[in-house]
Amino acid sequence: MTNAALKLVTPPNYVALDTSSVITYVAGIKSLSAILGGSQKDWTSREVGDGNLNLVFIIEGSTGALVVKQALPYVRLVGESWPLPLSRAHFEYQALVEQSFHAAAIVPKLYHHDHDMALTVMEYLSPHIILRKGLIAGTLYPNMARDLGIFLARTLFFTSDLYLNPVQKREKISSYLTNTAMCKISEDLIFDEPYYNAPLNKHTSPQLDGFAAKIRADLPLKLAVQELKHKFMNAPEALLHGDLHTGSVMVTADDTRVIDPEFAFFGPMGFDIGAILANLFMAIFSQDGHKNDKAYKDWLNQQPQILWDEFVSQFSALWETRTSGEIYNTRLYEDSPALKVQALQMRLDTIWQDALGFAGCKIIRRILGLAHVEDFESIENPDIRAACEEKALIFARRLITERHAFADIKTVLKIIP
Ligand code: SR1
Ligand code: MG
Repeated sequence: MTNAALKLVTPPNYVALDTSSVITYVAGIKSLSAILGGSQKDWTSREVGDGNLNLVFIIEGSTGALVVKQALPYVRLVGESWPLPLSRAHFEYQALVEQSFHAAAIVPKLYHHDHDMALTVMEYLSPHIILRKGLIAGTLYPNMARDLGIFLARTLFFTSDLYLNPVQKREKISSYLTNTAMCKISEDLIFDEPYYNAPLNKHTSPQLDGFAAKIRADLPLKLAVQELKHKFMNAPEALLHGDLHTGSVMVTADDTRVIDPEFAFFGPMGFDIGAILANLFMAIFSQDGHKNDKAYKDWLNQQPQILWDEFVSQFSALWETRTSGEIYNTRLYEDSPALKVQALQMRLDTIWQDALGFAGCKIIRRILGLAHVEDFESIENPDIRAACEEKALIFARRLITERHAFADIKTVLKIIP
């Protein structure tokens, strides 16, 4: 997909930085220079962006370091033929500010935002690494799943009608309404492209040729996916991160930070939960192609359950103690106290089923669509890679089409071969 309606548009004072101009830029802002310390000539910079879209610089000085993330006016993965609005940097910053109100310990500290330059300067997370890379390397993260459960419960609850009044909620929704280009990427890449012969699709070939064709002709699957797409586009339940994969999480043994919410919008809560579960599932399915031992695989298999249980526990506690919010207003409990408990269970059931469906979509898009994941891509032997991918595709299809039948995470884990 390239959006022909979009043009490469930048404000007159926008310029894409490089490793030298980024130092001059930072030196021009006192508060940033103070973090780096010493003299500008001793600062070092390197570009480390390995995502699909942006420039990311690390600048190190004598007393500190920081990260400069700048949007390019096009999709970096594809090039200038695919323009993409710089406004995503604004939505990302706005979402980071909101998330830091609710889960400050789990997002990076923000130092500076420049609207016209489409850049945000933030904390340099060190010695953190990208969670996806850590899971491939076989590193244990004792707090990660719990931290992500907390992040999800708090960011989703506090931006929903369970906490906000309708004026606050609609104002917030409206402040993300024009993040349309990013939503359109998700609408195309997650819900449509794997299901037709889209020009930028790729898969492990020829091993998965037959499977990809089968998916493109799978009517019940396509119907279920379009229902999920409908929900993605029509259920502004809460502010979503919008792209919560294991490449959007940085970790150490005891610290977890969620980064990169440039796809932020108001959507169904299950989308963010499904996204991160999908990525944990892909980490699990790719293990046959990596060298990690059984103890590691056992640990990894437990992480989806820990994350979901923590989400439920935190979300339920917030629900229990809430004194505001428009939906399930406490005045309704007066003559039917059982409503409180049943309403929570009903909401959690819906989030759960949505999450499974979205998780399935997220797995299929990473194996048959444009943007793949290192978990599978780093498996050099194509036969081994395809075998892992095929198992994941079969699993994902069941998550989507049978999402109402999986009572809990244990029943889901049972179908992982
Ligand atoms: C064209 S952008 C491809 C993907 O990269 C981002 O991380 C999102 O997941 C997007 O779908
Ligand atoms: Mg990203």
